[in-house]
Amino acid sequence: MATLFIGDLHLSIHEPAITAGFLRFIREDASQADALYILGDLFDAWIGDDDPQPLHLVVAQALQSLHQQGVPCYFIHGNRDFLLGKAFAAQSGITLLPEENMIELYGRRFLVLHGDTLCTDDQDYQRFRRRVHNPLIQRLFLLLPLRIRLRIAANMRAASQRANQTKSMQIMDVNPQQVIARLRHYQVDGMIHGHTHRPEIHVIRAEGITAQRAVLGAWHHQGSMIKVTPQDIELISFPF
Ligand code: LP5
Ligand code: MN
Repeated sequence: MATLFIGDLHLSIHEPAITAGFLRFIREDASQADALYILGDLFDAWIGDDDPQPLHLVVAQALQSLHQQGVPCYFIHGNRDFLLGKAFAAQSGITLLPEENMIELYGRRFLVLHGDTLCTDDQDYQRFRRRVHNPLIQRLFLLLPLRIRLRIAANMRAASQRANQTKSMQIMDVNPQQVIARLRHYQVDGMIHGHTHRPEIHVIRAEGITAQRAVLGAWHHQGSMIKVTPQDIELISFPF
């Protein structure tokens, strides 16, 4: 009995080794699990379900085969693929979840989320996030021709990389008060998230709360997953 969590793979045609590692992970690891949760940033950038990239079809087919084997797969949007929509979900047999979810696994309660909403010290990012999550702005963006959307996404990625060079490590990490507020709100035993690319299982003891915060690693040179079993919560890295 095990439930698996992954995120921050940033799949793209430029990183075929990561895609190969993901396909192997789905075939060999996820197929044995009770369920798979993808906690966002599966893709490097998502500009609409109508993008005819062959990579998307390969990923959809792998997820669909997991679905056919009876393993449910849940998806929470990241800050790179928040536009992934119902058409791709239907094609791949995944269930789209809201940005914060309380789930119960083997008698323990966990909050699962991408993790960007915990980074409240990064006010520039939070302002950017509010804008691109505006449904009207999203609808207008999706009406643009694909090549214009591609260009905007590339500009955003470049602007983001520039901005990140000037931000401190602390600003780009989770805000401890925000973590405690979300743990308290959901009354959970732990939270599982990604986004910060700082894999670790933290133990939080504060203000009458004892909880774990499990953080996924990004898939750069190796894979990363969190495995929850009835006994344990483990952070595992593995070669592609
Ligand atoms: O992604 P990462 O890890 O590099 O950095 C994130 C934050 N950055 C982002 C931006 C994304 O990388 C861009 C993704 C594009 C997705 C597809 C396009 C869909 C468009 C839909 C429009 C409706 O999320 C970064 C955080 C970092 O995590 C750590 O938490 O710091 O935040 C920023 O860099 C935001 C900047 O501080 C401010 C905004 C810069 C973007 C300006 C936009 C320019 C647009 C040009 C358009 C012509
Ligand atoms: Mn992210």
